[in-house]
Amino acid sequence: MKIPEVWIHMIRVEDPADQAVVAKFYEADQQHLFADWEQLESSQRRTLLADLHRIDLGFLQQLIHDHLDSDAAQAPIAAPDPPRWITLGDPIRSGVQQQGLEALGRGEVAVLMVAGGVGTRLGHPGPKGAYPLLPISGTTLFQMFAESIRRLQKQLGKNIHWLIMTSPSNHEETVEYFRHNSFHGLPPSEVSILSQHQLPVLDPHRGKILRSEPGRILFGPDGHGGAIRLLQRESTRLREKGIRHIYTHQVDNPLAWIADPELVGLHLANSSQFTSKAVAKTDPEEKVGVFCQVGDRMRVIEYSELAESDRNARDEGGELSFRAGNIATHVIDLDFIAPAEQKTALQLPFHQARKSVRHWCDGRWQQSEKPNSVRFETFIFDVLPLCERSLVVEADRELEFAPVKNGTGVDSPDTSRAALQKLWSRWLIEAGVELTLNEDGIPDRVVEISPLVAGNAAELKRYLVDVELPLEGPILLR
Ligand code: UD2
Repeated sequence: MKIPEVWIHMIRVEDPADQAVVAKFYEADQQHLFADWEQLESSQRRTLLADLHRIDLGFLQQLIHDHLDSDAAQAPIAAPDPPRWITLGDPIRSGVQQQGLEALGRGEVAVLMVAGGVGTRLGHPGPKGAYPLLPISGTTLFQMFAESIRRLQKQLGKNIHWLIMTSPSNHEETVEYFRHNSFHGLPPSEVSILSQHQLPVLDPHRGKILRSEPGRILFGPDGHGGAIRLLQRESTRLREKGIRHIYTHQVDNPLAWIADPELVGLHLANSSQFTSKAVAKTDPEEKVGVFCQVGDRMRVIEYSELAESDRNARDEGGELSFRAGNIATHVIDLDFIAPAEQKTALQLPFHQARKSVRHWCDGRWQQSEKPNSVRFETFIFDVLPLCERSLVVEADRELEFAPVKNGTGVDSPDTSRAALQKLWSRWLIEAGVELTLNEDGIPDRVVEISPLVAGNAAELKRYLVDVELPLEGPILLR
């Protein structure tokens, strides 16, 4: 038998298991990873081999074949129509809140926060949730959500299980953060911090695996759709705890309403498999995906993938036709995504994200202004086209959406804090507190209200009955 050329030059390593893995990478035409093997220190060789053992090469080759080597993957989405959605004033909303509260009170709903993103745009080192957002106390996003859950638990007289999805790049730091902060007062047994999967990042033209440094593979998280895989993995344990529905939200929206009983109630009353919140877009260029109807199924189309004519189309009332903007708060039926007697798991499609990254290749650092890498990601909302029954429910933007995405400018800590100031001062004024607002609705005194104190104007009013506020200076209620 003729030995293939590449095998003749294959590097030799001592351990037979390591040698087998090296051979697999030569066979898969990824031998560039060993081009500078002789120059690597022994610790770098060890970490590189350890990383290679973690890669499911067969799965990766399939992804490369389906997405990079073939033209078929980029099929355009069929013409979308505006979706049917439950708007703010819809009478269908009345009475369902009680049904939601009862399900929450029975412990049937767990909360899942997706926090596995790398958060490069914010420029904050470490997990995004550890960002100190609040203006007076420096309370972090993680603490705000933990306090919202504590308030809800107190109201229900029942613990709510909180799943936090991390990724390998921020998992240890997130666990350490929660330990260091004593889980912000939540029972540690009710907080599950679990990592999503990651995939190697590739050269977009040749499908070659990239390295983050000489002795390490460059990995990236597999998108927030990784939450579906994580829930499938955890489904038996969750079912044993009596959990049947998962309420998901993103770490970067401090106004995400944790376990809104009305949303849960609508989900249950309609036997929905996947229920989502949306805010009305007024600016066609706002960078949120929009809910659309394609045939008899709902789906989210990313702002970048929606045709310009659809992006700007207006209905007879003059509003954007495609305005149901995704704020990534969903209620998911666990049995739908992870049937107890499933044979094959529901699999989401992969999207490609092309980014510019600094990486190690051919014995030197490579950098480029243009995207020089591709990573594969799945999106949680791609469950929608698989659902026979789904719902989209309108949320009031001022109450529920103020994301922290970028370091400065739009969707930054400054804009998010301003939205919180506006909301909290409105609650204070409704409760009878005198505040002067500027033309943007921002108060003349800095205000901050812990979710432990109140989650809406009515709760704040009740709280303030026995509380004396300072006559001037910042108002901190916690
Ligand atoms: C997302 C939506 C967009 C809109 C917007 C609302 C996508 C593709 N786009 O845009 O339509 O709804 O959010 O805020 O979803 N995450 C993980 N693991 C990953 C990747 C992301 O947990 O592998 C988390 C991340 O920590 C964050 C959230 O998902 O909480 C959103 O991620 P993003 O910032 O990449 O999404 P973005 O702003 O492009």
